[in-house]
Amino acid sequence: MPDYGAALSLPIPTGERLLADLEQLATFVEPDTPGWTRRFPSPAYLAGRVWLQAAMQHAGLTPRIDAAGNLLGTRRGTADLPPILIGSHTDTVLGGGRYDGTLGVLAALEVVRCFNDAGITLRHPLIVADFLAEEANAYGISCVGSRGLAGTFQSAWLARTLDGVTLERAIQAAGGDPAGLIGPLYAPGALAACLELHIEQGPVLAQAGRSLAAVSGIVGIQRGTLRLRGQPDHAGTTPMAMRHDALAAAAVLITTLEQLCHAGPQTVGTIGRLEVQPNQSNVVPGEVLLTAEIRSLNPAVLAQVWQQFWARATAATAQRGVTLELVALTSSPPVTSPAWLVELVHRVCCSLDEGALVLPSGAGHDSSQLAQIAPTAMIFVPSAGGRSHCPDEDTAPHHLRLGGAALARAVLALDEALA
Ligand code: HGY
Ligand code: MN
Ligand code: MN
Repeated sequence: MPDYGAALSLPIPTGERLLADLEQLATFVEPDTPGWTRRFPSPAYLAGRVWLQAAMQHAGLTPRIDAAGNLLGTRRGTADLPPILIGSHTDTVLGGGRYDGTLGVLAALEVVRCFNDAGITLRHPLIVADFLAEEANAYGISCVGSRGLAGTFQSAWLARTLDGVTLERAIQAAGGDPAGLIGPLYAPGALAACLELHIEQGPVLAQAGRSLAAVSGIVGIQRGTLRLRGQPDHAGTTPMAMRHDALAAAAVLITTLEQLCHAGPQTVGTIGRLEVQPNQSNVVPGEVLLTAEIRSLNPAVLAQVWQQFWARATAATAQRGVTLELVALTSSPPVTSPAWLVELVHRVCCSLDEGALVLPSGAGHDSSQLAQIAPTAMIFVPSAGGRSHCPDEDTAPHHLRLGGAALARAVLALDEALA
């Protein structure tokens, strides 16, 4: 087994450039939105990526945008080997925080600068990636870029429209070429390994008082958009027994999913998005479009809970004379990182925090897609109070810095370990 001597003694960077970059990227936000909102395909998001592309160039990387719209900056290696890829995403949810995704991208950039400063060359080429549109967006698709890269993107999704703009057009506006999305952009084996540094977004590290974790696996996510069609009627004159209230039926679906996931082992479920028609206080709701998602590390549980939810939703809507239709479904299977890679990452984490944990991710990540084509693992740093997907999301500077150091050491260890 390699001893990773050079990797494990790499100095911890001051973190000042990383903190400054995080602050700089946080200035690119959509106007009149809460927190640090930078969603695909907003102008603020695209402007942030223009800034990032310049920062990549400044760090000596050669940036390009691939067919899926991913911004990839390459550093050359000294041998003819497949690249190691490190990165994450710079889009946010509505009302998101400053670190979800951005830390993984900007720390990857800082790793390159630290290697440059220290005169470190790698045998493998190193790619810093900003994956396009990781968060579930108004098109109803998450991980647009990483799915495209890994070949799990469905071309039928390109026709989806938001405010008259198709997803195809939106990817083009981000510099991508959706016509090229036929099969993976890197065939299995064409990337040596992928690493993603991310905030944990949950409470485990903070509660344990630890600074780092190697991530053993990532939950699978089953996400569906459901259309409930009832009948819009006068809210004063329509007797209760004559109503076909689509929102009342949706309310049953919401509590049903909550009950199923409370009862089921290792499962969480959320209905976080509703569109109500006509959305008028004195009209019985005629139509609801809702998005439901279920997450679990266990694929059998995921399939079973979704099936139970669908059966109970069908019965509850039928009882109210409301029709139920599945409009769209995305399914990301749970991912288990290769044991050797988790061990390598854990060893690196322990060199910086001797009690570093190994834990699974309840959040979805680009790494779930990358794992389909390359050995992939993640590193977590704590989220204060376990909070994320909200403006209060916070990670102490000390932890951001250790996360960057862990990523750098893991890259060096991988460069040594991989043939
Ligand atoms: O939805 C998620 O888990 C993520 O943070 N993209
Ligand atoms: Mn997120
Ligand atoms: Mn994220």
